[in-house]
Amino acid sequence: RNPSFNVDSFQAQQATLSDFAQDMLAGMARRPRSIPPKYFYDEAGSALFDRICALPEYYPTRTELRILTDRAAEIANHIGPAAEIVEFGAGSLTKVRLLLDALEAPKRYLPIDISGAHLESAVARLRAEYPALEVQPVVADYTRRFALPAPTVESGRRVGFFPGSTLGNFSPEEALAFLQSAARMLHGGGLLLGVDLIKDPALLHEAYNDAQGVTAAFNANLLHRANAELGADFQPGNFLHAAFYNAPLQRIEMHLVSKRAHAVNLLGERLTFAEGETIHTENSHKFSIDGLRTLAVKAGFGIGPVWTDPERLFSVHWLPV
Ligand code: AVI
Repeated sequence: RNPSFNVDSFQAQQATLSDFAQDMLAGMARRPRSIPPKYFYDEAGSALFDRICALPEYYPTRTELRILTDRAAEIANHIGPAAEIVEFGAGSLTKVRLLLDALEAPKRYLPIDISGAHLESAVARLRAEYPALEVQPVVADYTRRFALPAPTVESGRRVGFFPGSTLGNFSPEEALAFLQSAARMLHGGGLLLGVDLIKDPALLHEAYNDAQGVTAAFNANLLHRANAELGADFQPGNFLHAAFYNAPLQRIEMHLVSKRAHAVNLLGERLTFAEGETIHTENSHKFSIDGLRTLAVKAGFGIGPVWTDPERLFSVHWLPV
């Protein structure tokens, strides 16, 4: 009998588990239970997120679009000539159009997104509208190490675009690590970064508890995804959507709260949920302008101008590097 046989075969089986499977198993074993928010974005989740962006209560998208529209010329002026734009978490490629229109002859656009099918269809539409632009989609999880396509003869200055306050979905440590690696990647150019600002908690509460329940459906999509991809037997009706502002930590927290004591099967594990037990599904940090700038400088960026709306709900920063 080879004593190492079982160990080897166990490892071989582990290696075949998807990232989602591994992170679900690890997250369900933690207390409190949690799962990184990037797993919201399968095709259904990305479509639900697009619906969130159009909700009357969800002010970040339209406010950032307003800032980008109103200040496009000024922003482009500060960015200067950019041959290549790299967008992190590109989604439906709506906001970048404003930038592409305002910048001086951008040559290449590299949209990075975790949701491959969603990205492909958005890229097809963009290519039709911008025939002179080289568009190279990169399907990758930018919270991990990833490689960008090599520079071409033409691709000169590289400028990053990270709108939507997605930086706020990282922990403070992850945000710093992300900005540090972005600073290395964008050296000689800079980053145009959109982040949501600290504000009246009542407004924040409404934005994450919309009347139509789209945010609740987005939250619950995680359970549907686990059922579809991992063969789990979550009953979404057993969980409530909870989203609230954690003032000391300056963040919205989203949770799925178990309505009753029950059990769920996941990849051979039996998960027991007590009544009121939660799965922490997302943090959405809110920033002050000074706080964001301090973080950016720590990561290696310089400080450029910041643009906000009249109510100071949202901010767009130019960070040269
Ligand atoms: C993508 N991200 C910046 C959104 C946010 O506001 O944190 C995700 C979201 N979660 C609930 N509503 C929207």
